[in-house]
Amino acid sequence: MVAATVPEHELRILDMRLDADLDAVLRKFQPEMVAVTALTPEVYAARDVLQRVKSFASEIFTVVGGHHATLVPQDFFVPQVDAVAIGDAERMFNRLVAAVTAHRGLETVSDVVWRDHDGEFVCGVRSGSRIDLGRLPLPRRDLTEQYRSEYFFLFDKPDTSVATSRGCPFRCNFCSVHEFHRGAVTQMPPERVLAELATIQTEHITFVDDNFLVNCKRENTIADLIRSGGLRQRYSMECRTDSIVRHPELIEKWVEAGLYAVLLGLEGGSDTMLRNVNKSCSIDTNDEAIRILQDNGVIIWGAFLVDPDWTEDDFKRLGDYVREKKITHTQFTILTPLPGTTLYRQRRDELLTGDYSCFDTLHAVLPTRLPREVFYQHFAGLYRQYDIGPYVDLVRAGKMTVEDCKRGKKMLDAMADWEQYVDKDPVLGRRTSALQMRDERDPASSRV
Ligand code: B12
Ligand code: SF4
Repeated sequence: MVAATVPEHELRILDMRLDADLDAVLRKFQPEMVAVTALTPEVYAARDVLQRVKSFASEIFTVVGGHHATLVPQDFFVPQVDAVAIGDAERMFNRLVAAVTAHRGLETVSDVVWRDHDGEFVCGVRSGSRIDLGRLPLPRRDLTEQYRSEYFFLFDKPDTSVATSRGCPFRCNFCSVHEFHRGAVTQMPPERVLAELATIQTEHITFVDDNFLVNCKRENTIADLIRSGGLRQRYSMECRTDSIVRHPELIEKWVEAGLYAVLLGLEGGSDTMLRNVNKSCSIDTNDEAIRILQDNGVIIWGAFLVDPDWTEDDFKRLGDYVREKKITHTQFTILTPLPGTTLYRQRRDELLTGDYSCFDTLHAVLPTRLPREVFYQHFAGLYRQYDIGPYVDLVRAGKMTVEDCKRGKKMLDAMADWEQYVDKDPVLGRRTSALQMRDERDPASSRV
């Protein structure tokens, strides 16, 4: 999407999760500018990449953007960074590129923090303009074509992700989405969504909107257009449970259009947990959404939060809930105060580390009530499978193949190995202490 904002330029995308040979691309492509994106656990990786870029050729202009850069730009006030992009690329990237290629100053480019001649970072104006998603150019998927066969969602590979909205009207305290978008929500009109879907080659598509079914009228029209347009793809999406409960008929319609799996933000097995994270939802609503999806044969990928403050009983309660509800696909993440969120503002004094690589939601950066090893044993234990019955049912229903089950089991077995979490734990870990030392030596890197 960032690339689509500068169609007049020649571009390359290097997905370093799949191809780490940065030097080869730099040598071959000889770029004038290098732009990177970074989530919070990727801050050091992003800085390292830009360090390598500057070592290759110091005149290359470097810019970093995305969630972490927007919420904590000062973490990128380091010598290898020339500018930090704030917010969505559509707001500023073409003007930034135009200024850099014309060797102009960046004073007139809004939504950018840049390094001036004295090496000081200067904050530009933050614009309030809304992005018209109806006029968005199509993402440059041609630039990631070589990686497509490796992109997946659940067991579907290759997969293409599609974002049809920005922002979220809710205010969960652990989430940075509403902070990033400063509370605003923007949606892509149905016709533009269809135009994009029609260009996609993979059989499987994932809508990565945080809550795809937030505006029933729009999503109704999209489903109608998919069917009348004769598109025959399979879809998965991310949803809140209350949207499903409000409009169960929409699920039926989407199943006819090709919906087969939903990443469901269940977050917890109790009302207390939902209240603690300000989810604005109840367990009754979650239960009803689970029922609606299961009645429609939709695979639920349940996303749950684990609180570092949990006791053994809390873990047991969640495990029982997952089994009772027959949720076959699960994602457990540890409640983490990501910088820029309400939770961070509330709990920053309790943080055990400033090492961002621990903020991957698989490590407890807050104190745990249980001894830490025991906490990770219970956390990992949530991934242990006791009953293969529900999977057999999915295979019988043609929703999964035996091969999918085998691959899934391998992944779950890996997640159920508790010792791997200890390795990078802020208190017990071996790897963290080395990183923290590196951070302490590097005066430019701010602590959380
Ligand atoms: C799909 C998704 C994933 C996928 C793919 C991630 C990826 N790197 O693309 C997977 C499953 C792998 C994943 C994993 C994780 N994710 Co995730 N994920 C998402 C989700 C739902 C959608 C991302 C997306 O495609 N958005 C659509 C595009 C349009 O938005 P975008 O990527 O932000 O890019 C726009 C702007 O940020 C900006 N921009 C971005 N980069 C750059 C760079 C430059 C130079 C410029 C100019 C602009 C720019 O311009 C873009 C628009 O044009 C978001 C929620 C969200 N709504 O964003 C969470 C989200 C990004 N994930 C999050 C988290 C925490 C994680 C995990 C750490 C843990 C977890 N719970 O899963 C892991 C970490 C992975 C890692 N690599 O370390 C957080 C990030 C918070 C943060 N402070 O970093 C988010 C925001 C969710 C949340 N509720 O807070 N995730
Ligand atoms: S967790 Fe989901 S529902 Fe809650 S604020 Fe974030 S995007 Fe919205």
